[in-house]
Amino acid sequence: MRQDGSHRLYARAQALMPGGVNSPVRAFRAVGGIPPFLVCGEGAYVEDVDGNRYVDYVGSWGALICGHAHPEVVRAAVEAVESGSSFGACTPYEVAFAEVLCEAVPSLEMVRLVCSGTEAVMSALRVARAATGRDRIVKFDGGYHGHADALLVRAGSGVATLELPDSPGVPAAAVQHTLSLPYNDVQAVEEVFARFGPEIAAVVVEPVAGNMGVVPAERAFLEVLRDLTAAYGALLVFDEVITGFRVGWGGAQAVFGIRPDLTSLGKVIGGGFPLAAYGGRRDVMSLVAPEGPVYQAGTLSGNPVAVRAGLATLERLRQPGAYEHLERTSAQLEEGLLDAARTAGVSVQVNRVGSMLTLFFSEIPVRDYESARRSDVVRYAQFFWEMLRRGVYLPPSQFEAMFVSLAHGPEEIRHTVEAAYEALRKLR
Ligand code: KE4
Repeated sequence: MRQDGSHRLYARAQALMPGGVNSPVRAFRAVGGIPPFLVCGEGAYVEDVDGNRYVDYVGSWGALICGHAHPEVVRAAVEAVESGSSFGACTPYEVAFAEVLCEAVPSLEMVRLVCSGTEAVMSALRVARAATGRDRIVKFDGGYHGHADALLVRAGSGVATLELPDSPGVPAAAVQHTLSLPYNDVQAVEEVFARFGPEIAAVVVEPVAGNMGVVPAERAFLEVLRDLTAAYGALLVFDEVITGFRVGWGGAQAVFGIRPDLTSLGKVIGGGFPLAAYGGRRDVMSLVAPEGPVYQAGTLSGNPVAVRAGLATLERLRQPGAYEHLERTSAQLEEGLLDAARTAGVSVQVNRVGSMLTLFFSEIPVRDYESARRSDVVRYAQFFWEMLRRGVYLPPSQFEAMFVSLAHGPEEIRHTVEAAYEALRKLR
């Protein structure tokens, strides 16, 4: 696999940007080697500067659920740009977009658009603290909710990938009110509420974790979060930046039938453009400026390019058969990967919810951060490169999710599974 073009670019990049990247996981630290510098994408495929073509399972970390350069999304974005990319003023498009979000996501009565998942979660927690007059936040080990100070405690994703002991530069004062508990641990939740319940402003949870690899929440876990937050007057925040419109039209909250007080959204809703959102109960969201005193603002929040691309993305998703296609294709992929591992005699676990999945190199079921971290990350790295050399682009970390798009079909799954048979045979 030729990488001289990526090599040259990476050498330049490392002199100009920390680690040569604009987001840590892209540096391939967990798998080693030189990250391919991508130049184009079309449907389920991406191509790098050296002409290598890959079936893509990163999909811009879950945003490209329609596939790369989907014609409707491109058309919407081009038309928006040709009419003026941003006004910093009200537009009819944000109204239409907010209507779609509030109609689709069961708990959304009111919503605020922002530009990143980090902003969405950070703002949701600020308004939760204002609504309750409390400071404590509960999160879960391996949960990643963006890089706001208060949440960089035993975080997943890039923090887990780089084995960072949380992050320097975060003052103790910023995290003194943050408690992080084991995911899926009902007893730990009950104990912390028994001890701190009246002080807890909010519990923030990924209803399907995607940042320790994919780990579905167990129903009893989510139910105890809903019951205890309600009992103690704390707010339940579902961080659906990954799962929103990914695991189903109304997100994980619709799949589980559990109604949080606030929800954060991102990735899919922007269709590859910087667009995220937070929202939920009207009495809580009415506290946000200028209706209320909780300040949050953004120059490009709700800009027409991202919103019109997001509208086109959601329009494609709501077409009959879209989620059935995602489920069918993802199930085929899961079955193929498991069969390839069985045939090679390599112990793996596959956790999947809809079109997000992770293949763990592990002999034990993965149901929380502790079990996820017992996976064989060295084997994952070997597998990653064996697959990349065979034209399959997996997430460059055991602690991330693979994403299937509407553009993935039988041919892409066949190619991927064939590559997995060969790659896993080499690993045994
Ligand atoms: P952004 O600020 O990166 O848009 O979103 C932060 C965020 C919030 N909540 C969840 C559940 C998330 O998964 C994320 C971001 N996800 C990572 C990948 N797991 C983004 C990729 C990256 O950091 O480069």
